[in-house]
Amino acid sequence: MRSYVFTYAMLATIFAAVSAAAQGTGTPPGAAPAAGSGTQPAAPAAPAAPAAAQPAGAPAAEAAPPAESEPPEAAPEARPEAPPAVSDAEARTAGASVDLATPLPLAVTPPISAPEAAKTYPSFKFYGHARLDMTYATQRMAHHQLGLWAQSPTATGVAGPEDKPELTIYPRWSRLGVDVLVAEPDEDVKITAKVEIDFVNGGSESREVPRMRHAYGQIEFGDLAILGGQTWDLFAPLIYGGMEQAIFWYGGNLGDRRPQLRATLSPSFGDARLVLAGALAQSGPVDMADVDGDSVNDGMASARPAMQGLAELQIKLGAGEDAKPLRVGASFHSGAKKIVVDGIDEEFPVLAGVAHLEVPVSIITLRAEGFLGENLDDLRGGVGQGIETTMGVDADGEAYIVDAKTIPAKGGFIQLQVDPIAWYSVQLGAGVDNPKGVNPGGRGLNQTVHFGNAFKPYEHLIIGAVYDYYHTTYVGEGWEDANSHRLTAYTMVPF
Ligand SMILES: [Ca+2]
Ligand SMILES: [Ca+2]
Repeated sequence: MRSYVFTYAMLATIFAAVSAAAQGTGTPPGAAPAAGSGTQPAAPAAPAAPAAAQPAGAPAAEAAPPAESEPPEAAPEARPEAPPAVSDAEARTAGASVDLATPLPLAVTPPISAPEAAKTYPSFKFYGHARLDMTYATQRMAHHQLGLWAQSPTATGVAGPEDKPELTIYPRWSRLGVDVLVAEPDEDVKITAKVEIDFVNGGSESREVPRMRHAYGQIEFGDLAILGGQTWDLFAPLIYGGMEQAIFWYGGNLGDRRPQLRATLSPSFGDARLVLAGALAQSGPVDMADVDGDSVNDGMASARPAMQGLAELQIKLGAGEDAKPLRVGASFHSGAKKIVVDGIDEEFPVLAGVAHLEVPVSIITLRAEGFLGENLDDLRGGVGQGIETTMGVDADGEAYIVDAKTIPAKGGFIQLQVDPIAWYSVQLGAGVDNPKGVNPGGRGLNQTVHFGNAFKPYEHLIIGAVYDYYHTTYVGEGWEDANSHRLTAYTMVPF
């Protein structure tokens, strides 16, 4: 009985609070909309570094909501014939942002948009979108929904070298998230949290499994922010693609999401802001590589965190609160994988250096990102190849690893986004990922071209038509190169 009374009392309290909030008790009713009401406004510098260019609304500070899209995880290290397992695969999607005018997604920390309204803590802001994608490809891809790279006709497993088309219709990029303003214990201190999921994660094509995209807590002290959880990599912060599904991992765009502890300092100087950030992150959460087959993730076996760092300068080019800044910066990732098998007991470095630039001028936004590194499959580079092994056969006929070495790779992308009118946005882009020293049957080059159109006939409806082209070359005699033309149409209802 007591528990009933207690429950009733709680409900009554909650009801009273909701009613009060609805009526604006205590807070000026209208206040809400205002982007950052009193306290929050500022939130200026959002920790996450780069955030820059994003969406409008929020005061520059936070990173914009990523309209990202992203892909899956699976990072198949495997040879050509091995497309990423469906389960891993995820894809990324794009999506998120609702406003066509919103610039593409940036990989940076997804913004925790300041919940409106007033001083109720915690304060929740739910968001997301329901989406359907239909994709037809003239040649089979490494992953049906993520794309990634085109499979060699030689390796599709079906007799004959001719191309094999495929079609997939799926809702996996539907997304649900919540931003929480947890507390503002002091004038310059803010505690927030974010959790976001989608369904790019295995299961059948009618029983899709949820996937965690972002889950982190953050505390801001003025220009300093500390973040703990999973979100976008700190390095390689720009995203190639946009609201379309593919973000061209392994095709020129480095950077995924991973667990991390991050500190960001972002002081402002007039129209400029300097963003300096560092993070300790998990090695191997994306490719889940286990080259030595000891059932232990090779990144975890390195027994040390990967380090990431970013330095970015943001300069506001236009007037107005919503003006997107020019962003120019450099970033790195340094981690390792440990392989212990047969005669090998060695730690292999995972290294990447990246430069990025984003220039918003009027209705046009130019963005470019270039990288150089080695052992990049966990970072979405090297066309999914990080460590190359040389195999031998012992006296008993058993295969074993004779030698292993990291695969160096370089690449990048350039993209132009044009938002001529409120209801239409177009994107043009090209990317390349070029690993070296791959064994026969491996992918030697992956080139991508992207042409995306997004229409917004109504406030809460986006219709997209996308054309992507993949040219993937294969190393070695007898391995035919692959070309795939992918056509995608999608509908998205953001909320
Ligand atoms: Ca990137
Ligand atoms: Ca292992």
